[in-house]
Amino acid sequence: MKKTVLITAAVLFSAFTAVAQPAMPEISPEEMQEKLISAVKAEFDNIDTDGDGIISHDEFIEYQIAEIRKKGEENFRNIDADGSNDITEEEYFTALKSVMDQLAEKMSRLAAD
Ligand SMILES: [Ca+2]
Ligand SMILES: [Ca+2]
Repeated sequence: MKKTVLITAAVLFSAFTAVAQPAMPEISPEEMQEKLISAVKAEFDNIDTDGDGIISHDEFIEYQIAEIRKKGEENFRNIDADGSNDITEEEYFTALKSVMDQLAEKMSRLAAD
């Protein structure tokens, strides 16, 4: 289990340095790796709700559901532009267009590099 956590941290670290390091030159790769490992450990402890040092099937599924719910709530708030607690067709299409525009911008920036 510890090995899995460390591998996950290493993968996250590689992805993070590839994407974010140029913007954060004041943090050394070693410091960033330590921060990521401690973040992964904290996440593990957060998922292991009974604190027995093992993430059970139920603990994992509950965590995943909570994360999806949190993301869903966040997406809903972003799409519901007027805060009416309902999404109109116009709000939905506006949000979708905004996502598509951002994607197109990212892809053209990647193509330019
Ligand atoms: Ca547990
Ligand atoms: Ca609305």
